[in-house]
Amino acid sequence: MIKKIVSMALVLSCSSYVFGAEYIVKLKSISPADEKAFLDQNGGVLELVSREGQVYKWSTPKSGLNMKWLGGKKPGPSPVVKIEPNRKLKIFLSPSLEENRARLADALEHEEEPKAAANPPYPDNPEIKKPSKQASGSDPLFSKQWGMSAVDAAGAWKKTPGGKEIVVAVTDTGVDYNHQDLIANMWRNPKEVPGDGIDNDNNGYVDDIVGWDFATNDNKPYDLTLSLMDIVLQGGNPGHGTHVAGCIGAAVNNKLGIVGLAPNVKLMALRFITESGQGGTAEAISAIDYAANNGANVINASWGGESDGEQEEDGLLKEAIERAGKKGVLFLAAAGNGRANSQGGASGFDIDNDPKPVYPAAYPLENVFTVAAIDAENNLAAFSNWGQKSVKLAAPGVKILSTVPGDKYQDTIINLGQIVVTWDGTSMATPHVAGAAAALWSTDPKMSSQSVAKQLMELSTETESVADKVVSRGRLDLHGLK
Ligand SMILES: [Ca+2]
Ligand SMILES: [Ca+2]
Ligand SMILES: [Ca+2]
Repeated sequence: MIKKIVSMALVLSCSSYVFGAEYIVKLKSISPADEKAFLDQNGGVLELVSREGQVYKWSTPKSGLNMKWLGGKKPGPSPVVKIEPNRKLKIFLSPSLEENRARLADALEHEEEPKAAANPPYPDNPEIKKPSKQASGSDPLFSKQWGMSAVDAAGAWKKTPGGKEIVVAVTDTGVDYNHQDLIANMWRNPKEVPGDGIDNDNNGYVDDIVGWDFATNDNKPYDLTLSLMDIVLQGGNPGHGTHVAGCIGAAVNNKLGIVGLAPNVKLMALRFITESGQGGTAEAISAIDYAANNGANVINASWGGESDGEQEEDGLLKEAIERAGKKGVLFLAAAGNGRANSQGGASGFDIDNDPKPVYPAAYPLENVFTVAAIDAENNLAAFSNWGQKSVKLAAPGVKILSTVPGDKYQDTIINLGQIVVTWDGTSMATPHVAGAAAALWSTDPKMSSQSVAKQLMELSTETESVADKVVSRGRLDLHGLK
């Protein structure tokens, strides 16, 4: 376990003591001397977040932060390089859920009991099953996946090994790793022996078989969902990570459900967002480091936060993505669902990412590839953020059919007759591109991430609705693949 408590203040946190605030802090070095210097000056508790990045999470009973650090005027002997709040990052939930929150809550209150209870949450952290031999035969729901035909996935699979030898890390709310259409394609840590309580591969994580849960610090990154009412009232998780995973890599020709864009890929499940739909930047950094250190080629990030000042533009999340880039990882980021805001939604993001950036989507890093959403008619989705400089292309992101926990499939989250909430979002568009990247990459696993990104751009089809909205002037398409 990478999280090392380096202060006796742990004793306090185990009693009734409640800490005031969480920050992430980069020290000059990972050393007992710098840790001690920091704790002597500031108190609280330090937990290691990133060894490579020299980053800790600092929990402190102090409610205010020493502004001298934020202003860059560090006191002389301080071991601090950078410090920032442990900001919340959110999944980009379906905008129609945000827009209809009040109406939905009202309608659900008057629902008959059985219908409202039709979407129960599943128990957390089921045992990780081994994949068993699957049937062979066509996937019955494939014809309903409009996004797959729009990008000519079936044509592409004749020319690529479909993501074979490529690992995509799903940094999200977790994944139902036992889902019948995902289980065969879950990444299995090759050097870890399941259930022996030993960190066999010495990567800092004990019994990490399919990934890690950075939100609750365990080896079962299960996609814990909320009840329908809680999803409506609190904006929690309806199975976001599992839906994302299915778009990327649901199994092909197993006579079950759907197909992902890279149906032979390996899916690494890295949970850092809880069932509430939010996670901390510190946990995101740990997840990104894990992906980069354990063989992921692609990271899917269907989440983000809006800027709250200069700090974020040069912050520790950006450094983590840059580190992953140096290890050859391509980082797929959702542009954000900002237009919901102008219609009364709660996302709080703007439409155009260029003047009002959403992070990590807007980081100007070579390995960040940002995605907007289009619908089945090639229109830019009504909610989708865009950016002529910062968003690379558009991909299918409206009414997307994919896997959800409990061996289920959904293109619709809630259907109450007069109010229908479909699976929409740049959250859904992004995994289409992550899957396409994996499919392309598997034609030559030695290819660089830059060359995968370049091919995605070159293959895209010019599309009127996004011609002046995204860098490629078009949408994802694998039709031209040779
Ligand atoms: Ca391990
Ligand atoms: Ca868990
Ligand atoms: Ca299938």
